[in-house]
Amino acid sequence: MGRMTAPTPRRVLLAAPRGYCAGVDRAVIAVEKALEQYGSPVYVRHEIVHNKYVVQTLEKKGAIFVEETAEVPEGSIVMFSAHGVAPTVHEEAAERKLATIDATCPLVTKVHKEAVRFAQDDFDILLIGHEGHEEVIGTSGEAPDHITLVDGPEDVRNVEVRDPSRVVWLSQTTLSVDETMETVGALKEKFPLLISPPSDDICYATQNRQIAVKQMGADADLVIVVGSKNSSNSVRLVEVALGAGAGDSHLVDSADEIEEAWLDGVSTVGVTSGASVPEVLVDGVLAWLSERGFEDVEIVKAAEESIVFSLPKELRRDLRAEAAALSAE
Ligand code: 0CH
Ligand code: SF4
Repeated sequence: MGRMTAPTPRRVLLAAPRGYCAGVDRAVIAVEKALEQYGSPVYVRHEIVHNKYVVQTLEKKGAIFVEETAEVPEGSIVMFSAHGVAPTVHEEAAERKLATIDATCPLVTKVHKEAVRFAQDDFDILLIGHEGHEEVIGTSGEAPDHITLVDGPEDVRNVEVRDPSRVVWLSQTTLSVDETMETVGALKEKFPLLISPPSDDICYATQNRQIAVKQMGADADLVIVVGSKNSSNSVRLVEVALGAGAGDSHLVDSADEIEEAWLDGVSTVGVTSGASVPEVLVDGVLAWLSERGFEDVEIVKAAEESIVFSLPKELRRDLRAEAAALSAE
């Protein structure tokens, strides 16, 4: 017989906002609508969003994911992912006579436009972001001769510019706000005349999810972040949780990846999810916790989100044409 111990109070803190942002919602609906409109297959260059479950679900509906447009048969339909693409990708697609649907998030496009404008004005652009990440590859492609990647504060020492009086920083949309400010601080020490982007490049969704997890961090013995390993914004939520004082934090694709041992001695569990994560996966985590006595769920609300983006224009055009044809019948 084990020693009798008083039951530990068990509760869940559930972050709000969490999960889908407007850009992801739009991109996922765009693939679904394209499949309905044109039939299978619809090719998608790169994971439409960095989430395993989303990709698998769309594959079952007839989407085919590829890494490069060169893999798409000539004359087919290809959609570009929410992370954006370099102009050369549009050119390759045109050469292969592909019909393209661009699901790049409008907030990523905004950063592309900033890059083009500062390059036209002959600035050196210091793009803060993670090397090899799809979004950074796309943004850098807008002005390869003017952009230098800065991958975190440690990388600042390697940065060189042509003219320190004409330098601007831009960033990936899904970075840690705090780490980015640290990088900017180090860059400003090195280049005091460095100018900032005209508006925040780290998007509202990334910022709000980090603020919410920060609010719960200090009260949580464990924070479970739902998201895929290649999802930059989801990985950042684990770092932010730990930075805010959470006892422990893990990234899981779904409830099956949670380990029982993580609950040892734990009384408060924080739960959140990245911008590419469907709510059904969070429901699974909450059900898993509830089966283990974590039934009491308290919402930690950091912000209200109401932004919605309209579907990619190519798709809207074809959906409108179809609606017009149907009404003329
Ligand atoms: O966080 P990252 O950029 O890795 O991408 P995700 O997980 O697909 O989330 C959506 C963001 C897409 C572009 O900003
Ligand atoms: Fe757009 Fe931000 Fe969502 Fe990326 S995380 S798709 S930039 S809203």
